[in-house]
Amino acid sequence: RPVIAPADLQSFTEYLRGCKRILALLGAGISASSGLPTFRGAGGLWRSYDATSLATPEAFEANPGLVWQFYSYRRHMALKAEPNKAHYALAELSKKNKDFITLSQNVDGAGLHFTSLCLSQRAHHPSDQLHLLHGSLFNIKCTSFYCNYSRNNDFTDPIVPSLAIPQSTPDPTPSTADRIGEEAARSFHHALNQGKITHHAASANEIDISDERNSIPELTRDDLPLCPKCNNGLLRPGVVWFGESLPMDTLKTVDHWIHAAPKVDLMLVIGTSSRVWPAAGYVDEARAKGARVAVINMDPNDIPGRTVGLDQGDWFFQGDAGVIVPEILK
Ligand code: BJW
Repeated sequence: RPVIAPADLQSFTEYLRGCKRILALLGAGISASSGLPTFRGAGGLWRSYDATSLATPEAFEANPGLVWQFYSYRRHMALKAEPNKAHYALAELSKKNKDFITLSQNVDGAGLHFTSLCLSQRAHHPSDQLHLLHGSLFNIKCTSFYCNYSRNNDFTDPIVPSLAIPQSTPDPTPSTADRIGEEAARSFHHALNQGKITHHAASANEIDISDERNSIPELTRDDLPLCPKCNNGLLRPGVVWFGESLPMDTLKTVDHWIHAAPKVDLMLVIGTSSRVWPAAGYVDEARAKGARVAVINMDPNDIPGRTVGLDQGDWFFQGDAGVIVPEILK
């Protein structure tokens, strides 16, 4: 259980009481205790692949079967996941304070105003105070340059039969193939075993397809979801990959919120490595508007902002967001 220094907790809660305009930035770490893997560090591996290397248009172009299996697994996990206490605590704060907005880099749900299906929304986070920066696993669009087909809220699991999670007994023999990142995988499982992260395991008869010892089927184009409109392009998840633009309307709304008043009082940076732009840049923008910053992270090296380390008046709460966030927002 993380230890929160009483003096830090007291100064934070006193300051929070007087805050009007609050901005939160969420990353994968907030959902770690809901059983969803992170991107970097412990847990940032899908089989032997670095998750970030699969999140690019180039990776999809080169091997759509591999990338679809990664996303099909992520859709499956997201559908099974439950919001944790951090999602609920942020939702509560949002309901009390209409000047509080949350920017989420997570893609675990649809995020449309008329649905309530990402983890934050399932915790009853008001949708108009939640902005999804990197899209959703459940939005689907055509990859053809000439086709504008997209559909929202596709919760079919699997999206096509060939992407079903295999149900037979996994081969227990460790692969001698690529061992990159084994150490990271080990430390993730160590954290799981220590109860630092709780993991919603797949059903007992499902193969854990995040386990690199289980072989990855080679899928052809014919096995993958095809656009029903143009019958030519492959479908892809509507997430924002590296090199792609974030949704312009979302960027404009956030920009407008930041500049709508002379001051931002507080920025909460929760469970993100703050390495990905433009999301990482919001901390400096909020600081420039006078915000004090509170970072909640397992790893003290993941402090955001261009200046190394925390500014005077910032807080760092180390530990599981699922424990710390409800504690400090109480
Ligand atoms: C816990 C915990 C627990 C664990 N409790 N904590 C400026 C400078 C340099 C580069 C760029 C720049 N501007 C743009 C770029 C390029 C690029 C970029 O940022 N590159 C950097 C990596 C160098 N950015 C882009 O390409 C962006 N696009 C863009 O800028 O487009 C411009 C453009 C304009 C107009 C036309 C065309 C283009 C797009 C970025 C998209 C990122 N996409 C991904 C994949 C989404 C789909 C998917 O989910 O598969 O988003 S990458 C991945 O990283 C994902 C995440 O949302 C994102 C952030 O990761 P996050 O959430 O921080 O996770 P982790 O794993 O990194 O960290 C987890 C943290 O939690 C760690 O700190 C742990 O310690 C902690 N933790 N357990 C608390 N229990």
